[in-house]
Amino acid sequence: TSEETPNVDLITLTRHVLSDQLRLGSTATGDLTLLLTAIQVTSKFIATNVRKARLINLVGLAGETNVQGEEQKKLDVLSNDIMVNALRASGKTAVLVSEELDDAIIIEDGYKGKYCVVFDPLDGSSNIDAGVNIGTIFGIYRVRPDSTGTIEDVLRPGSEMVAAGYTMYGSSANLVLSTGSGVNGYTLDASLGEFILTHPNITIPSRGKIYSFNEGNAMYFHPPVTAYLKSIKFPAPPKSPYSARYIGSMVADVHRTLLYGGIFGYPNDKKSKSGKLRLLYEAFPMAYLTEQAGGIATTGTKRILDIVPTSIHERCPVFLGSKDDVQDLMKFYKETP
Ligand code: AHM
Ligand code: MG
Repeated sequence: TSEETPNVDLITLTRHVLSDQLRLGSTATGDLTLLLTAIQVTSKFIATNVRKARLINLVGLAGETNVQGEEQKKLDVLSNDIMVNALRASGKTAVLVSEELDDAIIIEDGYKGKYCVVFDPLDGSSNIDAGVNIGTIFGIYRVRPDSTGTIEDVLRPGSEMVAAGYTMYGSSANLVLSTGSGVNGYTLDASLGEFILTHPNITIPSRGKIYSFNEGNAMYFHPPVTAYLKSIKFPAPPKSPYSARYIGSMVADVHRTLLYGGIFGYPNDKKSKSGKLRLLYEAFPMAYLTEQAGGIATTGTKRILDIVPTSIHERCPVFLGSKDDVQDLMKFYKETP
C-alpha cells in the first residue's frame, strides 16, 4: 500500500553485476558491465516500442488496419536496429549476429571491443498482433585471445559464452541474466527506468508438472517424443497427468519453465529435420540459463551447450527444464527405437 515504507536500498541490475564481480575478486575491467548496460537500454527502448505498437493495434482495430499492419511488421526490424546501433556505439563489441540479418556484423576498428553478441531482437513475432508476451534473447562471447573479431569467435560451443539472458515484454519487462554464477531476474521499474533485482538466484524445481510442446506437430514427431508425451499424459496410477502450457513465444515458455519447472520442447521431426529453433541466439542462451538454474538442456541425445555451430543461423532440437523431467525424456531417446 502507499503507506508502506519504500525500499531505500534498491538493487539495480548494474549494481548487482558490479557487486558480483567484486565478490568474485575479479580483475574485470568493467567492460562486460558496460556492455550489459547497453543491452539494458535496448530492452527499455524495445519495451517502450512494444507498448506503443499495442496502442496502435487498438487504433487499428478501430479502422486503421493499414497503419496497424505496417507498424507491427516494423517492430522486429526496429528492435534489430535499436540493438545493432546501441551495441556498436557501446564500443564493447567486435561481432554481432542477429536473427534479422543474414550476415554477421564485424564492428569497425574505431568502435571495436572484445565481446561478441548473438541475439534475436524480438522473438515470438507470431504473438505480436495478439499482445501476447514476446522477448529479446541474447548470448555473449568474449573474442578469442588471438582474434580481432571474426565469425569464428561465435562459431563456438555455448558453454564458452560468458553471459546469456533474455528480456520478456509482458505485463512488465523482465530481464533474466546469468554471467556464469547462477541466474537472476530483474523487473523494470518504469518510474525509475531501472531493472530492479526481484528474482534472486532462480533455481528450477527438480521436477515440474507442466509440459510445453507444440503438439500441433504431433503427427510429425519421432517415436521417442511421442512415447514420452504419452507417458506424462497417461501415467500409471497413482501418478497424475501433466498440464499443458504452450504460448509459442520461447521467452515466455522458458521463463515459466525456469520459475515453475517442467519441460519445454521443440523437437526435430519428420518435417523439420533440425527442429525450428536457432542454435546460436535461441537454444544456446536458453540452455545456458537452464543449466545455470540447475536444469538440463538437451537435443534428446546430447548436451546443447556442447554443440559446435558450423553456421550462424543453424537450427537444433531443444528440450529443457527440470532435471528429472528432462532425464525422463532422455531415457525415451535411449530406449525407444
Ligand atoms: P520466431 O523467431 O520467428 O519468432 O520463431 C521462434 C518462435 C519461438 O519463440 C517459439 O518457441 C517457437 O517459434 C514457436 O513455434 P511454433 O509456432 O511452430 O510452435
Ligand atoms: Mg526467434
